[in-house]
Amino acid sequence: MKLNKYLIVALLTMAASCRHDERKIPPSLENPQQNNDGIDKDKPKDPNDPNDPNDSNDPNDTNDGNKEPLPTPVVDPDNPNGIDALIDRLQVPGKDSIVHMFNYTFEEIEASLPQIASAGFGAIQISPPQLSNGGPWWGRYQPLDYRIIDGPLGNETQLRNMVAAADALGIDVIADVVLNHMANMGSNFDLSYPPQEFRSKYKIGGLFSRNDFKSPYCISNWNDPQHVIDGRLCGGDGDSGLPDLVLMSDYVIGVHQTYLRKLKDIGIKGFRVDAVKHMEKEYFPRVFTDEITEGVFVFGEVIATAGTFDRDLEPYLRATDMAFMDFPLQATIKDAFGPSGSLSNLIGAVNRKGALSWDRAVTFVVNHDIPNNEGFRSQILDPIDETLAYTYILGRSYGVPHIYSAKGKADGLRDDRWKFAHLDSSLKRKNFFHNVVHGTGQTVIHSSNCALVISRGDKAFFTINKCGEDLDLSQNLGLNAGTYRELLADQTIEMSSGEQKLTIPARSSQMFLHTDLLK
Ligand SMILES: [Ca+2]
Repeated sequence: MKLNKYLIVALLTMAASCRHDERKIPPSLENPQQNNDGIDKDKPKDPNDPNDPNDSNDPNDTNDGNKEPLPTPVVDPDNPNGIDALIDRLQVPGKDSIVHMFNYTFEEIEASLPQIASAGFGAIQISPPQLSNGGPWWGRYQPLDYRIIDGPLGNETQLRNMVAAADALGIDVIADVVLNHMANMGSNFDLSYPPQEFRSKYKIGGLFSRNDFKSPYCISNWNDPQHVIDGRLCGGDGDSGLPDLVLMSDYVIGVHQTYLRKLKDIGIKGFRVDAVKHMEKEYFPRVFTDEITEGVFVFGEVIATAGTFDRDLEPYLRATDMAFMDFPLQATIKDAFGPSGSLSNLIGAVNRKGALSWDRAVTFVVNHDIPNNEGFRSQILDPIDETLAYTYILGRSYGVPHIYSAKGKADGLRDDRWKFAHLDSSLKRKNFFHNVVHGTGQTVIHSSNCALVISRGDKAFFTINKCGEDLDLSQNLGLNAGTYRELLADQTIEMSSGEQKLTIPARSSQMFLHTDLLK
């Protein structure tokens, strides 16, 4: 296992938590996800239909949360005695949570760095930075040439400037990398990358030609992993799809390694590998050698649920030491917060393949594909539930949290709901809790359909109540007596010894830190 900042932090957490791990798991909460992966909606496919990813006429789509922005606590951020000012004064090492600055330009990200640092993020994920296809967001997922960094989000100089400025603030930059396929140019056989206009513009020769691609056919049988690896991602209606690279070719591997080395030279400290399900598992150890992965955090995208875990995720977990976006957990969270779900299903989900293990998980509540691809929108959480789920992934001890902040409708996305989420003050407070309690174990104090209470070490705990009525607990919760600051509503409470009383208001969450931790 390759040690880096992220896994070292996770190891600390594991070492501290092994005495407690999930020992209060209810024994019979099996709730396997069904295999609903009939069509992978990874990417919009047709460059000739730029409205495709943004096209929604679905009358059943009631999850468009544009009118319900992330709620923010009603506290004056300029109050010198308030929690936000306290967070700004306290320096907490070991920050690891990732903010995905989706579809922001490199210059916009650079301008946002002070706020991103203040919000307690350790890393920024940027959209794929190679030369790519067209203006809409999904164009970034259709590479034209790996040698050139230039496009709607900025050029190489702007990327270098942003990465250097982030590094000066102790923030890593993670690049999304698209290595499975090249851009859909509307042809099965005229496979010449980059197209002539770009060779002329950048005064470069060819990079890939027809022999670097597999036979052109669209993926149709999602139950056959080899078919999914060898076929093209297509958009239907005669779309020719995304030309699929012969990944096991020495030449293609060399091109990819040159690209990854270039990104490292720019200062990139992590790679999020797109569309891993469509790539040979044997490719990864050949490309991601010790030299390439030295000092970087590598994680991949495999869209899977508990029902498809063994088929789609397990081979890559075995063949690599990469972490992965925790899609199984996102599905478990969506179910747990649903009207017929139970929050207690979040406990022990890893044992039911409803979550990745602690050391392989990049945890998230929403990512860029969920709101921007029609087929994923059913996975959007109710806006209040989403805030509660963020309390869960930033409160618990497992995984590296990944938070989605996006541009909005004016920039071609479907929603404004996640616009500037990195500025949300409740996320800043949840990051602060996450950073303060890093390396401490977790103990489940209470779990039920409606609520969770989980302690972190002996001086911190968080609560979630997804239901519509307040929940009063009165029992020996095992919490240290003393004064606690609740971060989200910015209140102070006294916790007695012996029987302890706790009220969790309806549809809300709380994150408590003992005042010993706030000095
Ligand atoms: Ca492939």
